[in-house]
This record gives sequence, C-alpha cells and structure tokens, in this order.
Amino acid sequence: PAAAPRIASLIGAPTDVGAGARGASMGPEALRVAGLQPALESHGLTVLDRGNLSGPANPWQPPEDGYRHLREVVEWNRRVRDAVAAELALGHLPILMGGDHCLAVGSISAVARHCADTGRKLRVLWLDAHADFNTSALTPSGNVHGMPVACLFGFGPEALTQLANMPAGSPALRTEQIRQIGIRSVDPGEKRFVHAQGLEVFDMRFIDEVGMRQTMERALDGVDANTHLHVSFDVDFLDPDIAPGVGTTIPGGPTYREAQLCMEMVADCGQLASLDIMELNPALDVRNKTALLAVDLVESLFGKSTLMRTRPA
Ligand code: EXY
Ligand code: MN
Ligand code: MN
Ligand code: MN
Repeated sequence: PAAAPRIASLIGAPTDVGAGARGASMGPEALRVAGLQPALESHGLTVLDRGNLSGPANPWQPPEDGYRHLREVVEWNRRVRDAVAAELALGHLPILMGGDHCLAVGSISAVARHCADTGRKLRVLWLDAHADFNTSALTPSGNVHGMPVACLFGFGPEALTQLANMPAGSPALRTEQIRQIGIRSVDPGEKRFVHAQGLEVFDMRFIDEVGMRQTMERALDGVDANTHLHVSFDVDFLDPDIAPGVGTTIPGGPTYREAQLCMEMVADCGQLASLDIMELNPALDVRNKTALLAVDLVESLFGKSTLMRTRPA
C-alpha cells in the first residue's frame, strides 16, 4: 500500500457545545497530559502540536428549533474544517483532539473534500456506542453530537451539511463510504432512519456473534492503496468499565482486547490518513485513566503490536 503520511498534526478543539454534559472541552489537554505526542513519536511519526483552536463559549441553552447552540456548533465546525483542511493540504495526518463529536462534521467535511479534490476513495470507520444519526425532528435532546453522521449525509442545517462545499452541492458522505462499529444505543426514530439510509452497522450484537476480527475484516473490505481511511473514534465506543471518562456511558462495549484488535487491524491495512479522538471528558474520568487508555489504543492504531516487529506479507 501507498505509504501513509508520516507527519501527524495534533489539533485541539476544546469545546462541549454539542454535548449533553460539560467537560469534553478539557479533552485535548487530558490527551496531552496522557502523553499522546511522545506515544506517536515512539512509533516513528513526526508530530506537530498545533495547539488549540479557539471558538465561542458554551452558552448552555435549551434547544431552539431542535438544535442546541447551533450558531456556536457551526462556528466551531468551520474552524475545525479549516484546520484539518490545512494539514491535509500539507500532506500531514490530522489528529483532531475533541471536544465533543459534533466536530466530526468539520473534520470529515475537510477529509471528504480533500478526497474529492485528489481522486482518492474515502472510507470512514465510525467507532461509537451511538449511531449519531439524529435530525432536528428525531433528536430527543437537541444535542448536535447526536447528529454528525446525518449532517455529513446531507440531513441537517445547511450551514453544517454544506461545510465540505462538495461539487454540485453533494453531501460529504455516501452510505458506501462509512462503516459504524460498536453501536449499542440508538433512539427509535434514529434507528428507522439508519435503516432507511442503508448504513452498514456492525453493532455490539454483531461483534458478540462473529467477533472483532471478522467485524474488522468486513469493515475494511475494499480498502485499497488509493483509499484515504479516516477513523472517528468516540471514546464512548469502549466499555465504561475501562473508559469511564465520557459523558454518555453505555454498558456492553468492546473490551480492552477487542478495542486493541480493532485498532491493530486498522494499522495493518496501512491506509490510516486522518483521525478524530472525541468525547473524552476529564471531569468524569478517574485519574486520567480514560485518556491514558485512548493514547494506548491510538498507539496500536499507528502500529504498536505485542510481538511482531513486521507485518505479515
Ligand atoms: N442519541 C442521543 C441523542 O441524540 O441525544 C445521544 C447521543 C450521544 C452522542 C454521543 C457522543 O456520541
Ligand atoms: Mn492527501
Ligand atoms: Mn459519537
Ligand atoms: Mn457516542
């Protein structure tokens, strides 16, 4: 496979404007304190810490027309999009440190546009307990972190659905470009919409029945040397027993080893080209252990493995 970029750029987005609990705004610093940069460097990457983006404060208001803080959400997403686009244009591998998961609209919009401009295929792996496929009509909360995938598919406010500025006003993402893994909490209307749109979802039931290895083989099927692989890692993907530091814990997530295998198989495919690390909430964590775990898993994403020094042919 084509060599993935070896310069990674850390972009902090310290906000929780899209979330239902405060605290994900502290995620970027917790990842730094947990040693994200030296961990990546130990796997041969050159790492540029670009510091934190700034943006509007969280006004902590109830929903208006089905959205909480839409103005602030849009502003943060524009800044994330621009920052991620700038790193992609330099040939760097952007790592967005969230921040809540609404910001994946901005980062994946930049990635989708980059792929359209450079003729690369795009595959997004959405690692999450949630499908994040609500709309203003379906949402039980108005929290935009429950809506980013729908926005990327073109269902949402124009200010978010048009962030990628794709040719002919196309949505940033199509069903064949995304695989969701670890899903175990979907609202009733959201579930119908996920089915109607034909999303490929490897939910926890699927992982229980076939195992993480076959799940990842299927999720990565078709990824080739011309594929830009983006991983959007919502830390609530992980079982709350090992990862309590998130605002929306859902029991029954991947174990430590299942999560490691997931990341290791991404590393093996050699195509990882951009990453989001989202929803880490240090206010709910225990001695930064969820941040340390996230760093450990991200190391596996970049090729840490137990015994093998080289990949099998
Ligand atoms: N589905 C619920 C809602 O839309 O309010 C919960 C969404 C939580 C989203 C998290 C972070 O991935
Ligand atoms: Mn590129
Ligand atoms: Mn999410
Ligand atoms: Mn989630």
